[in-house]
Amino acid sequence: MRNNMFSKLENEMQSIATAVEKHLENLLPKDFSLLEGELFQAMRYSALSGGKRLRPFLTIATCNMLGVEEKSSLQVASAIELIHTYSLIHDDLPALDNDDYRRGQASCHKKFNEGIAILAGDALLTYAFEILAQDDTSPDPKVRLELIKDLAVAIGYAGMVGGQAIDITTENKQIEYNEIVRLQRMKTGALFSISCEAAAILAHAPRHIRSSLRAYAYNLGLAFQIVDDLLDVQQDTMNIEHLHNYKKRSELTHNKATLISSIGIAQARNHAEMLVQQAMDHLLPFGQSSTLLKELALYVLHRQG
Ligand code: GRG
Repeated sequence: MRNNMFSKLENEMQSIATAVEKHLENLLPKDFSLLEGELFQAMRYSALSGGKRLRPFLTIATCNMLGVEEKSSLQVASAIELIHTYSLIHDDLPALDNDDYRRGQASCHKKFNEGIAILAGDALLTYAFEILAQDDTSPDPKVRLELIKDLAVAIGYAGMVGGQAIDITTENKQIEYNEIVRLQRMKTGALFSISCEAAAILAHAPRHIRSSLRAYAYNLGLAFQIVDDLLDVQQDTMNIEHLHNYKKRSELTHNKATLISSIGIAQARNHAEMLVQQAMDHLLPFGQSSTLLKELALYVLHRQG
């Protein structure tokens, strides 16, 4: 039933993931004979290691909805995926989550070493902005500048990095529900949001279009995070001992604040359902053209991994 329900979406996700993988393959440096070759290997190892490619999907599906040309959407989707990859590499480091596995393989610092992993993350982050600045991203320099600025805001102190800082400074502490929502919006929601809003920037869309997309993506991001936490609990209660070949799910063992620890499993599930409904409501102005984004919202709610 579930397979039938999402088969069209999953095909589309697969084809976008393949296109992004190919674009990243071309963009990432590969002259391993250079003295800095190990850095290139680490960048490619982490960026070309699969993953759901959800954020690129958001960018490309939204670009398609708004009629942005493929060359631009691939550039932006790839830049965003490089930023996501950097955040995963750094998050896995011993100083943060200390995870040995990521996407079914050794995490970057385990495969290489901590120094190379830090540098690979740094290089992917900076390269993402270089890609946005390239002519292929948009012929309009104002559009490129807006993309660079808004992405920087989304992932910096007021967004992803800020959210991560709240996460580590509140470890083992009780924080209020509203603060947890704020943390999740910054840590996960901001990158989801710019993944959609970037399409509006490329399309020169009016402000109200951008606002609807932002509201969709924030609701989706929060639902995504709740479902992620629910999956953690599921895995925890199943007490699976052989997680080694899978992404290590460690939020609970690190005693981090989640919406589940604040409102419980049943309410968290209800909350995720409500958020997904709200996300879909924000797509109403786009009518039929937003079918894939709507399906993605339902997919996020029902995903098993
Ligand atoms: C700036 C170091 C640093 C971290 C920023 C995004 C982030 C904060 C940390 C990554 C770790 C984490 C558990 C984040 C919560 C959001 C989340 C579930 C990320 C994993 O995203 P998926 O499931 O991963 O889309 P794939 O592997 O499919 O790309």
